[in-house]
Order: sequence, then structure tokens, then C-alpha cells
Amino acid sequence: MTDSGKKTLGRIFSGAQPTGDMHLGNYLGAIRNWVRLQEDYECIYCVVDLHAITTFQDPRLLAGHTREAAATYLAAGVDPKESILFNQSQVPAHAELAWIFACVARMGWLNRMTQFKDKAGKHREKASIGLYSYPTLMAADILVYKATHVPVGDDQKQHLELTRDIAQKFNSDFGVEYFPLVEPLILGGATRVMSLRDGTAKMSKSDPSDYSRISLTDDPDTIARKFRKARTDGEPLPGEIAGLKDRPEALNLVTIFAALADRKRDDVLADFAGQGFADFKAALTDLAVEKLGPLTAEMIRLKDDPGYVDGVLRDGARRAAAIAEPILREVRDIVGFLRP
Ligand code: AQP
Repeated sequence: MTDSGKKTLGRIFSGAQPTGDMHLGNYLGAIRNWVRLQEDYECIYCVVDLHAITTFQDPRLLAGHTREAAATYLAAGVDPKESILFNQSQVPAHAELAWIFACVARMGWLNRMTQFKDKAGKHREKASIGLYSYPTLMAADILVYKATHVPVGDDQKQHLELTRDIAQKFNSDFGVEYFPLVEPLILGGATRVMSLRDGTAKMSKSDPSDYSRISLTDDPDTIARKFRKARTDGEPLPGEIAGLKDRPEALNLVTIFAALADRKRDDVLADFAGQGFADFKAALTDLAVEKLGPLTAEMIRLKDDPGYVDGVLRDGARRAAAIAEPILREVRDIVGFLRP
């Protein structure tokens, strides 16, 4: 049941980090689907600023990025009355449960996390402890609400498995059946969007090149310029998707086109078979401007109204805490902490 009393298929938790400009990958891979999930699920959508600081964030920018992420959710169609929208640092229960989970999870489990290896790169010993223990905070984000489902892309599957392992070990260590085993929600419509400069790397907020991504606040000229400069190859477009094997940049642009148009990639290719990239990129630009235009306009409007966004986040934090705190009180009892 939602706090508005509506019956649902379950409770969802998901979030994005306020680490920079929200981009097309965040939208097509996550946020667009969150909006659709509101029909059937009780949804808790978070701007995960505690996760963001696992890599250094300029304190002069963090609050602005947090508001921008929240504005993206709102502009995309997250309804702050129906769903709960808040930023993580305003609900201290996340950090407290993460500590308890850090004491439940095993080093060996975290050592296997591929995202840490990717993000820490060669200088692993210089990475923050927060980056290493990131999955225990993610488990706390989900379980502090006893969420039943988490929409995940491929890159988060391993972390969700760890959340299930932590829930199971907590239950068995303390001899309780307390935390549910959360289910992944694999979304058919979720699209993995790759960098416009390198079709084998994912589009990312923290990529130093602005030309690697379409930011959701880009104006039409910028979108046109970025697609024009997007890396491609010298071959014409094939008639079907199998012809894009070993052509990651071309595959990425076709994937983006199909996702924005809500069409199959083979159907898109049928329209452009045999053509070079100039016409295709022009059509892609028109489509992106048409589909993203209203979202961008709403984000710009919300940027001029930070008081509204802050109010939504405060209200969301209050409602989130009202769910999390009784759960955390029970966890404290289970662990054996003295009551305050
Ligand atoms: N390129 C992408 N394609 C599809 N989905 C993506 N997501 C992110 N990038 C892509 C999805 O967006 C949600 C929020 O992501 P996040 O901000 O929590 O973290 P991230 O995956 O690390 O995103 P970035 O943009 O790459 O941030 P930085 O550069 O800070 O690491 C998630 O559901 C994610 O899968």
C-alpha cells in the first residue's frame, strides 16, 4: 500500500547520483522507466548524494547537482505526490543501516565487485573506503524501506545480488526472517547508452569530455553539434541490426534513435539502409530535440524555482523517514542495541 492507500505490485527503490549533468543515458536507462513504474508500484526515488561523495565532489557544486537531479526526475514525470522523491543525506537512517550492513557483509564479497575495480582503476589503494563499501550503502538504501523490487541495468545486477546476500546473512546471523529478498526488475524498455566518443564506454556524467554525452539541459544547437561530431565509421548503415556487429559507435546511435522513437532497431535501420551518417545524424538530432525539448524546458523552469524543488525534497525526506525509522528501530532491537 502507498501512503495514499493505493494497492500496488510492490515497493520500488531507485536513485541516481548528483555527480554532474544528467544525461541521455540516465534518462533512457533509468528515469524514463521510473515514470512508467509509478502506475503499478509504490515508488521511492532518491538523489543519492551519500553515494556521490564516494568520489570527491566540489561542495560548491553538490547542492546544485542535487537540485538538478531532482528537477530531472520531476521534469521527466515523477509525480512527487504519488511517489516519494528526496535526497539521501536528509534521511540519516540510510547511513546508520549501512554501518550495520558493513558489519554483516564480508570483505570477500566486496572484493568481487567489478564496479569498484572499474571505478578505482589502477590506484585501488587510493580509492575511498566509501567507494569500496558502496554496495553496503546501496543495500541499506533498499532494505531500510523493505523495498521488494529494484529496477536494474546490467551494471547493477551484481550489487543487487550482494543486497540479497546481506539480507540473507542478516536474517541468519540474528535468527530472524526480517529482510525480504529483493527482486530485480529487468526492464524491457531500459536502454544502455554509450559514449558518443567511444562506443565501448558507457555515457557518463563524469567523462571529462562534454562531447561524450547529450546532457538533458543541452539546447538544440548543442545537441546538433554533439551528434554531428559523434564518432562513426566510413560504412553506410546496414538494413538490419546484425550488420552493426563490431561497429559499436554506429550501433549506439541506432540504439539511441530506436529508444527515443520507441521503435525496434531493425525498423529504424529499414528506413536508413544504405545511407551514410550525415542524414541519419540530422534525423537523430530532430528526434532528440523533439523528444527532449519539453523535458529540458521544464528543467530550466525548475532551475529558476529552487524553493519549489527544495520543498519537494523536504516533503519527500519526511515521508521517507516515516517509513525508514520504524524499520530501523526494529533493526536496532534485533541487533541488541540499548533503546534510547
Ligand atoms: N549510459 C547509461 N546508459 C543507461 N543507463 C545509465 N545509467 C547511467 N548511465 C547510463 C543509469 O542511470 C541511473 C543513475 O545512474 P547513477 O547516476 O547513479 O550512476 P552511474 O551509473 O555511475 O551514472 P554515471 O552518469 O556514469 O555517473 P558517474 O559518471 O558519476 O559514474 C542508474 O540506474 C544507471 O544504471
